[in-house]
Amino acid sequence: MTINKDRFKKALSKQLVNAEPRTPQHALHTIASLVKEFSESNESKSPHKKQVYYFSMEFLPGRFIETNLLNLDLLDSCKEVLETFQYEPTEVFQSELDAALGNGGLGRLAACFLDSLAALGYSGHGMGLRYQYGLFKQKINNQQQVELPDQWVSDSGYAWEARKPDQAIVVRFGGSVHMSQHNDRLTFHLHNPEEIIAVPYQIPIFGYKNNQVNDLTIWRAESTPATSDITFEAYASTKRKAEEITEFLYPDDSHYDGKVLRLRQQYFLVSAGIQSILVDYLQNEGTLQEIPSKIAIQINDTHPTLIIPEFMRLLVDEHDLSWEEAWSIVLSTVSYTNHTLMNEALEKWPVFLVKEQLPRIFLIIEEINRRHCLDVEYRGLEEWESLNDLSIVTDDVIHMARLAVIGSHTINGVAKLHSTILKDELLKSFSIRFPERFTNKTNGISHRQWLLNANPLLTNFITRLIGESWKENPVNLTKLLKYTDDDAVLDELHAIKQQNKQRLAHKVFAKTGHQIMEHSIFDVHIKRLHGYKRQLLNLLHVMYLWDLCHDKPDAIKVPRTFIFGAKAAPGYLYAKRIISLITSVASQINEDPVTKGKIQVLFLPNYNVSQAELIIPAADISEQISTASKEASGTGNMKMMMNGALTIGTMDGANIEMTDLVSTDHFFDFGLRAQEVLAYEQNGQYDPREVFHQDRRLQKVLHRLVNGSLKGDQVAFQDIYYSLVENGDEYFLLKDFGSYVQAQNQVQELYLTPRTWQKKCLINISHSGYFSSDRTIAEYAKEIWHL
Ligand code: DL6
Repeated sequence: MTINKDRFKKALSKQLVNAEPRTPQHALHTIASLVKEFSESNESKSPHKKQVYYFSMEFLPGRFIETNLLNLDLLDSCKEVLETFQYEPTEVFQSELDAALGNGGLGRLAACFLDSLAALGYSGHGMGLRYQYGLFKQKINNQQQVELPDQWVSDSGYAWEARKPDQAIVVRFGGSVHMSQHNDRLTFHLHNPEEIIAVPYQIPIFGYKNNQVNDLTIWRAESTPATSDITFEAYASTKRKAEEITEFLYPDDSHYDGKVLRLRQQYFLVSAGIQSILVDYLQNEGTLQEIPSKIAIQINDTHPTLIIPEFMRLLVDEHDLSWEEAWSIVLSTVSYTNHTLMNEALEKWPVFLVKEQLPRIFLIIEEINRRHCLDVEYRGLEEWESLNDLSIVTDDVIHMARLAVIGSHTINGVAKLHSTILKDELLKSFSIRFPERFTNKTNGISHRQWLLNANPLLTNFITRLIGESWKENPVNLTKLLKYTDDDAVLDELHAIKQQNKQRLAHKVFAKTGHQIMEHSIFDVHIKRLHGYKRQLLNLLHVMYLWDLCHDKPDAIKVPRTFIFGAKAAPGYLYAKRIISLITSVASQINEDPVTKGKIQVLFLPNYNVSQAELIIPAADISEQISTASKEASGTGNMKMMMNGALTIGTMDGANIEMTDLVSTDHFFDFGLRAQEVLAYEQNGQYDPREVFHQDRRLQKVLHRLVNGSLKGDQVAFQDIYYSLVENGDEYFLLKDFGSYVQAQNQVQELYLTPRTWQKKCLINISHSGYFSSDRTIAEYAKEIWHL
C-alpha cells in the first residue's frame, strides 16, 4: 500500500484547516483516521502467501503514531502539515496514550515481531486481547508504589483500531459434554454452555516503506444479546461475567497464579483466534489437510497453549476429521516459544478448574496425554524416571509447558544460553524424546522503533557516515567500524549523547522538579522489578558509594546519576519493598550535602514504553545484572547497546551473545556464571553469611537496613536484610557484590579516558544490528514457519 505524499498532505490540510477543537488529540485522531482510510482502501490480502499468526496474551507496542508514519514514509510530510497549521508535532504525537497491553519483555517482543514481520513483507497477524485496562499506572506515595487503573482508550476512542462486529465469534465455556455414536464414530456435543461473543478490533501494522499491511487483532468479550425471557438482574449478571474476561491485564510477568479468570482469558483468546482463522481460511483457501502449508501458528509462552486442544476440537468435532488426521495438522502448524525458566512462572492449571470451565477441552487434553504416555511406554525410554516426569496431567494439575511441547513441531528459547538450559535441564526428558524439535531463536528489537524513532540525532549521524542501507539491513551498521579512530566522529557521537541526556534531563525536571547532573554518567536500570533482575544489587553499590562519599570523597572521580524505572507486580511484596528502599535511599542521598555533585539517584515513576524511548538514547551505562541463568534473554540490553550505551552485565541471557560480538573488552562483565549458580542451587553450598562476615563494605551498607538510619518502612528494610543475610540470598547478590563493585570501578576509570569510552560506544553500536528483530523474524520465517 503506497500513500501518495501529496494526496496525504492535501487531505490532512483540508481536515486541519477547520479542525475543531484545535487540540493535539484531535489532530492525532485526524491523522490516524486518514491513515486508516487510505490503508483500508488499499488493503490487499495476499491469499497465496503462507500466513503467520502470533498468539500472545500481551502486546506492548507503546505509541503507534511515529512508527506508522515512519513506515509509511509520511513522517516529514505530516510534521510539515502540522507546523503549517501551528501544531507542535511532538505535542500531537505525545498525545497518543501508550497501548499498555503487556507487562514487559514478552509483550514488547511481540510488538517488535509484528513490526518486523511487516517490514520483511511476510503476512503476519497478531492475536491478542483488548483489555479495557492495560498495565497499571504507577505512582509513588510516601515511598510506596501505588497502582492506578490505566484507561488507555481515551473518551474519543483508540485512534488506530477498527471494531469489526460482523466478524464476531462465539466462544463457549462450561456446559456438559454429551457423547453419541454415529457409524462407528463417537461425537461430542456441549449442552447448555455459557456463550460469550468475541468481537475483533483490528489495528493495522505497516511494513517499512514496502506496501505491506498486516494487522493485530485484539478481541473484546461481550455478552450475547438479551432474550425476551431473561430478567434484568439475570442479564446484568451475564453481561458482567462476559465483559470481565477482557476487563484487565494480569499485572504479573513472572509468577503464575491459577485464577479462573486468567484461564477464561486464555481460552477466550485461543478459541476466538483459531475459529476466526479457520473461517477465513475455508472461505478463501483449500482443504483442511493443506493447513500446515498455508498457516503457521506461534504461541508466545504457554499462555495460549489451549490452542492445541481447541484446534483439535474444531477439526475433530466440527469438521469430522479423524483424531490422527487432526493431530498431524495441529502438530505441523503450531510452534511454541518459551520465555522463562523460573519455576514460579511455569503454568499449571488445576484439573477441576479446566474440567469445570472447559469440559470438552479437558477430555481432549486427557486423550492427547493418554496417547503420549502410551507412545513413551512403547518406546521404553529409560530416561523417563517415572510417568510423573512426562505426563501432561499429574497430581490433579495440567502442565502447560508439557502440553505445549507435545503439541508443537518446534520449541525455542530466546537466547543461546536459555535454549541450552531449557533443553538440558528444564525440559530434558522431552528433548530426549523429541530432540529435533528444540532450537534457539535469539530475541531482537525493532531498530526502526528503538533507533530511527527514538534517536533521530544518532540516526541522521549514522546515515551521514555510512548511507541509508543500514536502515533496511541493520547489520550494515558494522560499516561504522572504520570510524573508531576518527576524532571528529567520536566527538560528534559524544555531542549527540550529551544532547539526548539534556533532552531527558529537561523532561525529568519538568515532570519531577529534579535537576539531573547533565555531565554525570547516566547509569540506567530500567525493567520490571524482580528479585532476579537485581535492582537491589545496583542499590547496594549505590549505598556503598554513599559511604565512600563520606569516607574517601576523592574516590568518586566522576559524578554519576543512577536512574531506575520499574513496576512491581501489585502482589509481589518483596519487589514493592525494594522500590521503597530505592526511593528512601534516593531521597536521602539527593539531600545529603556530601554527595552533592558526586552521586544522584532517581526513581522515575510509571516506567513505560514512551519513557523508555527518552531514557534509552540518553544512557551511558546499561545495567543488565540478573543472576546468571535467570534472565531468558533481555531486550533492554539490546536497545541500549544500539543507542551507544556500554553494558555492565552478567553472563546471562543475550548478554552472552553481546560479548560474542564485541568481546568482553567492550563490555563490563562480572559475577557468577550460569553453571556456578545452577551448581550452588543443586548442592546448597552457598552461605551468604560467609560473604557478609568477610566484607566490611557490605556490613556497613547492610547495617543501614536494620539500624533505623534510613527513613521509611523499617519492616520492609529489615525483611530485605534478612532475605540477603539470613535467608539464603536466593539471587546471589552478596556473592556477586565484590565483582560488581570492581566492574563499576572499571566503568569510572574508563569514563576518565573519554576517547576510549567513545570508541567502545561506537563499537557497540556497530555490532548491534545483529539484534534487530528483522534478523530474529527472518530466522523464525526460514526455520520454524517455513514461509
Ligand atoms: O523473550 C522476551 C522476554 C525476555 O527478554 C526476558 O528475559 C524474559 O524475562 C521475558 N519473559 C517473560 C516471562 N513471562 N512469562 N511467563 O516475560 O521474555
